[in-house]
Amino acid sequence: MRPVIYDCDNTIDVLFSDVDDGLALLYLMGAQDCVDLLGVTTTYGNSREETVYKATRKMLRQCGREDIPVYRGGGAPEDYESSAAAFLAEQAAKYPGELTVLATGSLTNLRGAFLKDPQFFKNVSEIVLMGGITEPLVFSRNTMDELNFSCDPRASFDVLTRGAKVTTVTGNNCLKVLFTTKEYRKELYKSHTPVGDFIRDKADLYEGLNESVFGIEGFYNWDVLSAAWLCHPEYFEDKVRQYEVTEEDLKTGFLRASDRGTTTLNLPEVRDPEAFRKHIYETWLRAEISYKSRNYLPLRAVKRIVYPILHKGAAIYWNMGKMGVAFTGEGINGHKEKTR
Ligand SMILES: [Ca+2]
Repeated sequence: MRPVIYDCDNTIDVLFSDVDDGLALLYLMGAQDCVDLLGVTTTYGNSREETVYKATRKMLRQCGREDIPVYRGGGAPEDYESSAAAFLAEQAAKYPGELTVLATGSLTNLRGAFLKDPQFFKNVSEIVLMGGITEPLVFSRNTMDELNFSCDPRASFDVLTRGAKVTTVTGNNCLKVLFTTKEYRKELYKSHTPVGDFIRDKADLYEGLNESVFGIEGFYNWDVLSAAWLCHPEYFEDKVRQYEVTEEDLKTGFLRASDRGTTTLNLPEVRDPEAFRKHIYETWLRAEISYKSRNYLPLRAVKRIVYPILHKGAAIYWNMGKMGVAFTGEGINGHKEKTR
């Protein structure tokens, strides 16, 4: 078991906002044989930090997992002093050479921890991220902006260049594994477990959104991939090489491969998408939570009528170029649409 802190911009159960950080947290709960989750630290990105903090507390309460502490992070780029930063620095010093930090939002809290304790990056054994792009991030027919690294380029620069061992699952590599709607329903609808109900209740709205807005019959699991690499790297092929990392490039989240680069990064890719997806569903369903769904049959029937209407509305907003207004966060899937 390895001590892990999860730094995220979880917005599960926030209307029209990303669910992948929440799903990554459920994955960690399901992988309890590998992860000793010391706490969750909250950051901004998908939405404001305050929204993320409230959503995370609510999720843990609903799951009966209030034993997992949550620490509030900085609310904006370069807001480096926070409880989250202090917790990260303190735990890294407590577990030198052992602590893994999984970070799937903006990286402000990690730089905050470094400013709190200059030994932070030396103390942390491994940093696992979701973020960065190596080529344009084309989602359906739209080119999306990278979100995580570009939020606070200064912080991202420190994390990527000072971290002892850094792995990041890039946006481009996340797009290689589509979780289809059909499979999602098959795996979860008949599970009759608290965690299966939780995912359905929180992700069903989101899960059908891509189809209306982008014409994609499924969804991408972004942050879940980095949580999975942390626990089961055997599902991935590691791609370790040199990068020339600059703050300028990080303003767009771009990772520039270069033989003369001085930063070594691992950008793993899923080996077998089908086996990988099976592993993700199995791990989610192993999470022991005490969630009680209030979505009884009549409510589910109402949702089946209401959700397509909401999806249609979202698609109209998207086409009108008003997605930033329609969505509470920075945009669907944590990626702003570039051309608007
Ligand atoms: Ca995220």
